[in-house]
Amino acid sequence: MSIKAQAADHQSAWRHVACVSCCWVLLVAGGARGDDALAAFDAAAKEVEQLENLLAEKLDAHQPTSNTVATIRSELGKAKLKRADAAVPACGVLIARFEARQAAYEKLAGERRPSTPQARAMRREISDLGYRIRMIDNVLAELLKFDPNHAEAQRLRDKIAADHGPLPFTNSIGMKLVYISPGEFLMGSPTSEKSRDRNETQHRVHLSKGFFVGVHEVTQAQWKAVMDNNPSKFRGDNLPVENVTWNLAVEFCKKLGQREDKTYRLPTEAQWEYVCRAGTTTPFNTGETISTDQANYKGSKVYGNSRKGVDRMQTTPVGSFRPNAWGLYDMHGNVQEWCNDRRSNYPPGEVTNPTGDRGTSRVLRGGSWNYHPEVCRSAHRLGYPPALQASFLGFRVAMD
Ligand SMILES: [Ca+2]
Repeated sequence: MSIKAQAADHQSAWRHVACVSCCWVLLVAGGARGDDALAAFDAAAKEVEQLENLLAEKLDAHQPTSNTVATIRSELGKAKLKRADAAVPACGVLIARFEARQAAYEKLAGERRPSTPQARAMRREISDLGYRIRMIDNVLAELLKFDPNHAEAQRLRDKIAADHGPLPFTNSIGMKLVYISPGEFLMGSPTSEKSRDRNETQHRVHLSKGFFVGVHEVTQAQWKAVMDNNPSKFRGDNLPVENVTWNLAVEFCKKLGQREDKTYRLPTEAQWEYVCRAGTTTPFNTGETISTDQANYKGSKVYGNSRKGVDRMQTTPVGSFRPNAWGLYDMHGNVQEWCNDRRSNYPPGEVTNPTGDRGTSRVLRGGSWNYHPEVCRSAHRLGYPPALQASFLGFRVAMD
């Protein structure tokens, strides 16, 4: 039976969940029954993950029509329903705990940002709860696809959007990350775009999974907290780290991930352009052109109908200019940003979750303090050897 058909079967059950969950959430938020609700959700989520992995294994082995695959798909459908049923009470518990911990922290900290072990532990706990709430938001979205009338799921999603949606959360080294929902966009530039390169062939890209991305380029303070050194030419804790090779940037992500038990990595090239554009289709996320009031690039050069500006000759503190529509800073200029992909020609036609796995150089995006504005365009692509170090090469992180 398809998931849709199963959903129809379960709609009445969900309506029942919708009626009772509001009261139940209030009862279970604090204590042992809250733990039960979270455990039920975690168990269901784990089952879904295991079945998805198993299915991917079978599909990789080219057995898409075998009976085993059909059975796994059916089990996966049931597991997803179980997870969706468990999501509403679990989400209520998480939100209540998040708010309680937040209130306790505010009472402890006031206007300050204390560095005591207790305060740090509380910040980490709040950050983890925020992360889990965002993750569960995806499951609620899935539930609503099956049952658009699920009032409690909708209420929780609205609340998450209001309380957590546009706000970044802060990780263990003070780095802010924001959740990016799955979506699709036109990658590359139209043939009419000024100064475009032929390798920017426009094509539609689907990103089927949400991810987190760093709001800023990685700073020197953050780099030092993880790597215990500072390779940068221009020194300052809040300046972006530069002089980092692709290899070192990958190592930073790995170490940060081990520290937090999460998966940090470089963004894929498609993810980078998606978040740089933030819904725009113009050469820059600022419009048809860009000025040195909006980004740090070689200001003696001009793109389109802009004017000459400041040539700052070095990096600027991260977040010195206005962010793009999704709250991300310095997507144009400051330091060029390593992406995970090898630079290869774009595949013909529409693609889903591309990963650029051919070629020897690694992709760099966004231009930098010493580059002309056309290199800062959303679609512009550079590729450098992964061992190259330079004072205009940095990165931002992504997290799954
Ligand atoms: Ca940048």
